[in-house]
Amino acid sequence: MPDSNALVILTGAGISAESGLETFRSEDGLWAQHRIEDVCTPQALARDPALVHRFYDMRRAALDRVEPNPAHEALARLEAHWPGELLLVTQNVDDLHERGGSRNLLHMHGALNSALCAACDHRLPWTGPLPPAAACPTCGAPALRPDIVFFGEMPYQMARIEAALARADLFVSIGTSGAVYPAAGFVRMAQAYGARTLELNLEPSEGSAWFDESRLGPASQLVPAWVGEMLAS
Ligand code: BV8
Repeated sequence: MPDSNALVILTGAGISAESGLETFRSEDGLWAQHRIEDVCTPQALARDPALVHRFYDMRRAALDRVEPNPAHEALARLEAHWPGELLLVTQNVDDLHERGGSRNLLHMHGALNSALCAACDHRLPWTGPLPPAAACPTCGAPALRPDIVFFGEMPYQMARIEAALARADLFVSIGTSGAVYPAAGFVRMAQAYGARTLELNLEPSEGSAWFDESRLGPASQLVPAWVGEMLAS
């Protein structure tokens, strides 16, 4: 059953769009330039590690050129002043939520500023290019890879996410197309547990019909306005 004021917030690439990071499914988005199969699957990593590492090196380098926008900052303000539980689940691999001040945050699809050892599962902070077959500092294997959840791999911390959805009074989805599972199914899971559901997005997502309320517009305007309402309530 929902708590009195437990929030779960899901974000996608749309919340970082106004910071200048490309989304995935817009006309000139990341998946328009690269086939998913070529850069975001375990098979791609095995087939052409240099291409996959270059794809993520390019996106990691872009982090130095962008800043959090008012939407990231508003979510951090909400977390700082909200009396109940608040869990921020992001599909994004950028670090703009952290740099915007969010703390109770998890990256369900991984993070650009982290490297993962495919041999021993050790994770370490990573900045700059990550060449294929870099040696793991823990086990020594030449097996460091981007700490990214590829298609066909299990997203991170699913049990923690599902437990939070079970307690949620309100589930808010921001800047995501609702095209990728299991994240796209969270709205229905939250609803089944009795939560109210709100979508803040530039255009209707694939799951819009499932939300109790859907507000359309840019995140940099919708999110600060919604946070203002929440903190005034
Ligand atoms: C898995 C890596 C199983 C990081 C990504 C049913 C159930 C379970 C799985 C499946 C299923 N059906 C199919 C699957 C398989 C697959 C899937 O969902 N495929 C889709 C294409 C059909 N799912 C998986 O493979 C997942 N794994 O299920 O594992 C399993 C079970 C047992 C054991 C092992 C495994 C893994 C999914 C994760 C894949 N990795 N990325 C990276 O490279 O960044 S997914 C990729 O898409 C990103 O993570 C991204 O976050 C995600 C979703 O995209 P969005 O964030 O929504 O971005 P998009 O461009 O699509 O949309 C942007 C939105 O913002 C738009 O709506 C736009 O209007 C809006 N917007 C734009 N500007 C603004 C804005 N909104 C507000 N303001 C603005 N200014």
